[in-house]
Amino acid sequence: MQTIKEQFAADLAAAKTAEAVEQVRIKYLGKKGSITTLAKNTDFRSLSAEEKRSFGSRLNELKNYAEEALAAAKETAANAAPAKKSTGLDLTLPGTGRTLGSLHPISLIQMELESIFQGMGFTVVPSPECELEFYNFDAVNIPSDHPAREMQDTYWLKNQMLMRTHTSANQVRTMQRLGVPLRAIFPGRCFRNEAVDPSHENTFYQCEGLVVDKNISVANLIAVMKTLLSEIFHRDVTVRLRPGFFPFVEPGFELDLRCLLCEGEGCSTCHGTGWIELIPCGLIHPKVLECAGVDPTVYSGFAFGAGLTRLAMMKFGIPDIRLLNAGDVRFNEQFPTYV
Ligand code: FA5
Repeated sequence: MQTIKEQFAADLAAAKTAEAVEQVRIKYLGKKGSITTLAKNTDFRSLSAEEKRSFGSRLNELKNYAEEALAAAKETAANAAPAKKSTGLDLTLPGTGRTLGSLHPISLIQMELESIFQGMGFTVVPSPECELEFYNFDAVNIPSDHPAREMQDTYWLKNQMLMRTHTSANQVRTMQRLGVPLRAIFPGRCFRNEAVDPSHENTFYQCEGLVVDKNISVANLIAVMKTLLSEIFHRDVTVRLRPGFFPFVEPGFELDLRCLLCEGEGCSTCHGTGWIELIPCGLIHPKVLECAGVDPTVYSGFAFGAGLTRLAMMKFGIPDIRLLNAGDVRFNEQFPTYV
């Protein structure tokens, strides 16, 4: 009995799950279990009365001990956390590197511009690349017989539609949609039939800005342009404002930036002039306001069309515009990773 007891205690100590405890129960107290068999196989008739009493009492003790120990072990196993199955996951292995892409310089400059203008209370408005001839030309005071159309040939589509030549195409749409007063910018892609060179592409980006309110003057326009440039370049830049003609502004200006690639010495990017045409602008022509249903005797405004692609070139020191559309990963990788 002592041997059975010791063996039982060892088996139970090793049983960590409810299933294993049950196996111990069967081994010792089941129909063929060793304690049960011990009781069954003992020939009581051959024992004296004293031996019977002593044997019976020790056997009962053993049974009670086994039953209690089994009940306690069963409860412990039930309360224990379920056995963890192996998931095949080894957290100690070194990680697999993930290659992060980088943002295109145009996206970087666009995001920066949007944030600067949002800080000045401007709304960022989405605008279609595929536009009606009316909004691209007629609505901004460029009727079909106007010579300014010659300078902006583009890809023509069906149904009086075209790939827009400038973001100004969204001026009248925006005034019609949002009403006035308003402060909005609309960055986006433009298309022109262009002889491609280091500073001209057939597909490039502009960012149009539009402010309409009462008493808007050239002073407001200059203040916004100054804020924009100082925030973008984080350094002193030299600009010049000269008269420029655009049928949809009066007066109109060209805001040029002294070339940051050659510091005004003259290079292929600035065509040897030392200046980059960057932001044409002006006060909105009364005919454009009228076309949008805005009374030009009450409201005035200014508009500008920043060359986003050229801004990116100046900011990141990119000498040739063609690099931006070439899709060369070695070029794109040089710009900050977006996390
Ligand atoms: C316009 O497109 C006018 N819509 C801008 C404007 C808006 C004037 C509001 C007044 C008021 P322009 O054709 O000059 O203007 O183009 C504006 C800017 O876009 C240029 O200064 C230049 O930075 C950029 N740009 C024009 N053509 C190209 C091109 N082919 N490749 C790259 N950038 C270009």
